[in-house]
Amino acid sequence: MSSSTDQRRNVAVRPRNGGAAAVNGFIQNVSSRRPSLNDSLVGDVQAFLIDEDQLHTFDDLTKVNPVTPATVLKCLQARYSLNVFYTHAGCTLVALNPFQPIPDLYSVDVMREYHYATQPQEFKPHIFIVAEEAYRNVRGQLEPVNQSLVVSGESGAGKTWTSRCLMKYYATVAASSPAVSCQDTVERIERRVLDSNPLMEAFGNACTLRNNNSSRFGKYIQLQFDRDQLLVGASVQTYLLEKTRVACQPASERNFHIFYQMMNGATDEQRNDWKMPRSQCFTWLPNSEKQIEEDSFHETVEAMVHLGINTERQRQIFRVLAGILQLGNVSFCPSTNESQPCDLDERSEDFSQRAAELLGIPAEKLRTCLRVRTLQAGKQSVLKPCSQAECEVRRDCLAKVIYGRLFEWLVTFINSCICADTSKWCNFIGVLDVYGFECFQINNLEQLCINYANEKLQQHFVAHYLRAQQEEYVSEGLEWSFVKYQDNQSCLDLLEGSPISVFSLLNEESRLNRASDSKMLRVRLEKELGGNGNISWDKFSKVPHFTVTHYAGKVGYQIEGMVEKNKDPVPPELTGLLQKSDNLLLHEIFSGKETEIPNNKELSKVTVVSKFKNSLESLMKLLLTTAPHYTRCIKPNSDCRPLTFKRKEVVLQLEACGIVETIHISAAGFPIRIPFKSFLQRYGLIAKCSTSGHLDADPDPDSAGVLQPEVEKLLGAVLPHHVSRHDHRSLVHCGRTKVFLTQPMLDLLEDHRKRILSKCAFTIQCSWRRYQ
Ligand code: AD9
Ligand code: MG
Repeated sequence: MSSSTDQRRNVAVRPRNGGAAAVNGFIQNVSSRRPSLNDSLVGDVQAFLIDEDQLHTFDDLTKVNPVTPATVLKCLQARYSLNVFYTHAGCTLVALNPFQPIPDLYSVDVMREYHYATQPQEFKPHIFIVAEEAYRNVRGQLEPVNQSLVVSGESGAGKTWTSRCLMKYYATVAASSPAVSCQDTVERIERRVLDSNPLMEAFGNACTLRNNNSSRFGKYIQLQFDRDQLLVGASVQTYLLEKTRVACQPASERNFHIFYQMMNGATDEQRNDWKMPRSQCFTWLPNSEKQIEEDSFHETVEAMVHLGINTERQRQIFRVLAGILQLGNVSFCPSTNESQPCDLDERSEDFSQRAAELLGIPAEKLRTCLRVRTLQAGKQSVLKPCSQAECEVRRDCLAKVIYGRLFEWLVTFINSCICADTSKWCNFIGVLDVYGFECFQINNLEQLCINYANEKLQQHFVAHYLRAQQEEYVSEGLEWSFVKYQDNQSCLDLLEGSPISVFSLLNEESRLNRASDSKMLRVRLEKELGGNGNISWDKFSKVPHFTVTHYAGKVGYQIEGMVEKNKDPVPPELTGLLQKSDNLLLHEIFSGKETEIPNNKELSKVTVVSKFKNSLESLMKLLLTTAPHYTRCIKPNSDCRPLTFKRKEVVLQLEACGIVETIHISAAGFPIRIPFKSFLQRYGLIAKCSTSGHLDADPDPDSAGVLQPEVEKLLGAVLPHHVSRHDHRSLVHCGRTKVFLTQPMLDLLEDHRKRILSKCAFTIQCSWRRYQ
């Protein structure tokens, strides 16, 4: 493990004040606090036995004994029934979704309690413990270590909610502007960072069958801190917006929230300007009768204002969006003569006229571009009328490319107003919120990408935590019996491996551009990947599909349309038209962008899956440079009903994310590792001041061999003498290059250190007085 990892596990102890008074009862009482040194020793000698009445008191699932899916489930259920939603599982925090607002659970006062606590870990499990730990660690003891908060879970489990809580926490406790009052602590940059959420959610979230506010894009937001650990800015990286939704909404689902917000929230004057009379219905706005909390137009506009999007820019944005809606109402009649373009149906003349006006392009040109393709034959261009189906595809492409680039523009704009100058910040805490695992009745390329992203994250967890922990124990000479865990590498190999994988075949078919691509893809998948245990086929199914066994379950993917979606073609005539738009925003976002169709060689590089794979790989590289903190959100029932716990559904999620293995490894392990040198630098004074220990060597030499005896001596001075050697081992272990510690042992060391320091301070004070 690298030295940066050593730093990651270091726990920077940074007392801010003497602790906080309990507010709203969120500080734990003594009987339910996390185990102390003595508890831990007792716990090791006499195993806890499950006492059903006491299940809810287990704040850390590593203390449940035996650890099985059944006992873990019982414990979580007992806590959930008492409105306790957070539980530690070793290095991971399990967050159960209450599906209803819980008064005061996330208030500013509670944030402060956790922030000012000397030992927040002793408080009730909460997302704020994770937040605070990352905040204290970001500065590190010796050098700054960037942190990542990885929030995972299936769709609707609470990832976005959790990410918002984390951002609010930092915007409050690390606010760079002075607090005005308890309710109004977030100002200026903090306000802007927070405002990026409703804005991005309005454009990137939609109501799906799983979640009324489902994120249709992934995001990694880096919160930037200066030397004083104040929040001075942020930057957002987004991943693969599901833009197909603009033109095609799955049954019973909706389009992106922003369209409904406009419909519901616009004034008559705005409707007039956007050519959206109340009487008009829009094909691309299904299920608009369903009113949800996220339909707040007012909140979106307010966020735009705070972020500095002026009224004229807002008008340009809304006119583009209204133009997209009008475009969705344009339909085509089948052509009777192949050499003639299809006609627009009667009312579509009107719709296309409005769409063209709103998009700032000539209506006649729009109609022509939608219905006639320009083929390049050498230097000559040939015009070819499109079939009805082709016209529809071109219309949808136009809407998707506009919406996709508008979203990109918005993210770039947000970054330009929240990102701090590089000279102003030195560390970051990244919050990762990607779309959760999805399995619908019909799944296509969108779900394949979403589930692939979740596989990547799971792999990061497995590789970083489960595998790395065990490998490190062995390399440091600790006695360790390996805990088996589910490695998802084989599924990732199936999806993205080389030379042959689902993605490589998909890219190949996209490049070959064959008329029967779906059929060919199916044949090739069966032939070339048939031997892989993670993929299967239902021979009797009428619809061509393949089933992938993901870490979180099996998902069947429809093959029809997958190659076309992967190509994501944009007819150059359409982008060329938009470059000349009178709408300044559209003109800006399309000018300078590539309008040529990529050639075949380039195509496999720019397909949807290759772009997505590349962006995820960069994300993984970035995550590996940071210290990760994992939060697993669990959806207690698929109907999103408040305070309803369905055991079967929960246990599947626990199994899928390997919670039981995580607990086993955490329970047996030492979560804190400190290299010898750092250890002696921080705690060396204990041995120096102790009667039973004295350091012979200066902690300067780098050789671990020289430092190890000093560390052993120091530990001997700290550990209670009545505790046996065997029990010492369960608290601390001296490896080959670092010390492995449990939390109670770290607390003990910190206690000693603090006592010595205050004694020194007292002595200095006395001598100072004597001089005065
Ligand atoms: V998706 O992958 O984007 O489809 P998420 O992000 O995991 O999904 P989200 O955070 O949107 O789910 O949570 C779903 C809903 O659960 C929210 O809209 C809230 O209504 C509800 N929720 C989630 N967490 C909490 C909570 N801690 N307290 C109260 C919550 N309600
Ligand atoms: Mg979400």
